[in-house]
Amino acid sequence: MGRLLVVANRLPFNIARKAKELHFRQSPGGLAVGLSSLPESCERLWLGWPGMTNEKLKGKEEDQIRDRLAAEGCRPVFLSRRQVEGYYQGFCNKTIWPLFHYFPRRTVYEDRFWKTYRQVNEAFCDEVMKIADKGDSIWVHDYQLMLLPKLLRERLPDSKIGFFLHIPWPSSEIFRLLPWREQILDGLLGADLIGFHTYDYVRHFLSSVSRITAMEHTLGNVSVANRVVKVDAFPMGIDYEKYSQAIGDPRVKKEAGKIRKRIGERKIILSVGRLDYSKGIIQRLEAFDLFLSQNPQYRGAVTLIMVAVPTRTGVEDYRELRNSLEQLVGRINGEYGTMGYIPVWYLYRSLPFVELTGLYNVSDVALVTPLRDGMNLVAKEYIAAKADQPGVLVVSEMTGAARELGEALVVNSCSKGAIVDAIKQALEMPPLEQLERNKIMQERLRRYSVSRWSQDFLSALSDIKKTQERMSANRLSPAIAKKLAQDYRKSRKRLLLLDYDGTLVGFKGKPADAGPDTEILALLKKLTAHPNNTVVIVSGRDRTTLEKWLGEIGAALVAEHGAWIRRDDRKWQTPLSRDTAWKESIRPILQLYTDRTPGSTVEEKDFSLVWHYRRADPEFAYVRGQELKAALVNLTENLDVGVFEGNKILEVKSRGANKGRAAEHWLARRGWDFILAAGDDYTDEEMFSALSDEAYSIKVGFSASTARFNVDSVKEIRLLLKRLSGDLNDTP
Ligand code: GDG
Repeated sequence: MGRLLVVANRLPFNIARKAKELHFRQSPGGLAVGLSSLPESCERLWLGWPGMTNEKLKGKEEDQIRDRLAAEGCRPVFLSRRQVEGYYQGFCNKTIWPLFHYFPRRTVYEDRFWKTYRQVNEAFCDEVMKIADKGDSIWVHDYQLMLLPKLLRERLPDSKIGFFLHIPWPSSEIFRLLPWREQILDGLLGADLIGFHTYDYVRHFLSSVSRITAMEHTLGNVSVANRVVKVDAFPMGIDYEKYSQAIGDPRVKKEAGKIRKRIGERKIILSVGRLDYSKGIIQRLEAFDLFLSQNPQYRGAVTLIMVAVPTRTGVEDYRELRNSLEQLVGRINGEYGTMGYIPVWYLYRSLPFVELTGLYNVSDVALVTPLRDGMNLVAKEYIAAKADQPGVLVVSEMTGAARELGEALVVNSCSKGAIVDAIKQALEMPPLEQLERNKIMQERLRRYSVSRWSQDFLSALSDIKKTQERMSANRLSPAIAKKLAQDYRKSRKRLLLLDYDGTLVGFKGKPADAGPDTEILALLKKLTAHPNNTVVIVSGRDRTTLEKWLGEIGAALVAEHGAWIRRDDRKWQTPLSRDTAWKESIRPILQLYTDRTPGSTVEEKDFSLVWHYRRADPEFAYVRGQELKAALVNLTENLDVGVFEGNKILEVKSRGANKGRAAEHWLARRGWDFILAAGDDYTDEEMFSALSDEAYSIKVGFSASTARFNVDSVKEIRLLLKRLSGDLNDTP
């Protein structure tokens, strides 16, 4: 079993300078705890930035840090001040963070931030490459490193690479605002497995992929060139036992007692979190203000303890937020406070674990109302810490955690009224009801702990790797390609049946509507000119287009999937009846759907009608396409035409027009000693099925096929044809 390399922006250590000496403090977040539960046999190494810029390190301190961290299974990635400013404070905190949390107006789009982000991702890649072995699994974390999976893939093509995003993936409408959206998707799709906290983020990510890259996906599997990438939800859990057992610790008990004594009989509402605008702190305080104003009976009877943890203090938005918050706290305390009563206890600092869990224990209500939050672990920790005790969680539906905490009071954090109502309901909820609600949530949190989460993610990573291996079992290997080329050379009577779009031309599934390029024309001419070869282009295109594009290369042509055939005499012939009266009843339906689906078009060929929806909204067009298909199947029941679903098209065509029958025109002639057929979509399957077992059949792409072999792309087919034509040396 290989090692696990965890790559994250930060290490699970804080390094600070105190009295001129470097101090190392462990800061085990949820991730570190999750990983510690993996079997001992799985060696782990963690790479990340140690938290101090190069400029702050003196003399041999870099080596000192390296050695000290090595003993803890960590490896530093050193960054300069300029890098941290552009990458972390810039692109991460001023671009990605606000945009992904639905704050487009706070988002800064700066080329120099993007440039540094790219450079730092490359620097991380270089560090990983210094230690990575072939069998290692690499788990990349979070929005700071979204380009890393692709960078690693280029250098470690067969490695297991997983990526987990800790923040939300926004709706594709928000994501598309990002000028570097393609590069970010491309970077992420270098992974084998991409994980998010919730299914909503998975949905948004997949729709970003299909809208922006036009790549296809089914059931969370995205087809990326030669691989399938799995996208799934893994809701991160917490170290349940640590929080549920905290109250057993005398220090925690003492802390809880101290707080209770200071607050007396008053009810305690708790708010804990980093001082970040996404956490909705101002809105929460405003709601508390409104609550006190609407419920005078609670003035003097309830205290809000607000712990705001300093974060990203180098970013202006965060400094401004602190000022606004402190002004608001002052105003509320001034308005409702009395000599013996402070409505808001405000702490601007991070508390030690004992104090934090003491607070969880003593609080009657936890108010967790972010405007957006990937998951929110505080909500889960509060419930865990309330083992066998009452306590009410009010949680925003904009958090990932709300999906798993349905028994809490779930509110819309943009509605002050809803928060006010929830505070009142929470303060007045009977203790028995509180216990009952918490019990259900506790059971869930206990089962899906952070250990389960990390194990689940890593086992899904192994699974997808196995799936990929199975899918590539029929790959046209260099050895088979060599044998194919040898057989070709030995043969005297060769038949080459070649599909056109997606096989000879086209990129990433997009048709080449501008016609063939000079390279493919020259290649086809050369192959056709050889006296031993019969080349047939077997296409779904109409005959006029085929003739215009390929009429002079000397190959035989099959148009409209076999409805038209042009052999050596250059005359088009059809095996079908010319009665196409059925079109009159079908055309209006297709036109109706085209009018109702912006971006779609109808193409009319001699023997078929095609509804194209490649340029329409993919999800909408898919639904429309299903409706249309159902309508067409009904209408064509008694006709000699069928409804066929292809790559972003629905085609109604004569049943007799199929590539298998077309191929038989040539296959029926005896004496071939070499047959090659290549194609990329469902219409080519009929051609593959018509072949004998010895024929070489090659499918471009990796979806299910009866072809004997698969290749990645058009590029690979061209390389093979070049090799056959003699343009490339016949050496593997
Ligand atoms: C990101 C995503 C996602 C907080 N105050 C103190 C303290 N904490 C601890 C909490 C909790 C952690 O910090 C905060 O985690 P959150 O999940 O609430 O939020 P983010 O920091 O924004 O984390 C988030 C998370 O990644 C995991 O994927 O849930 O959505 O934004 O564990 O306990 N700990 C101590 N003192 C404090 O004052 N000791």
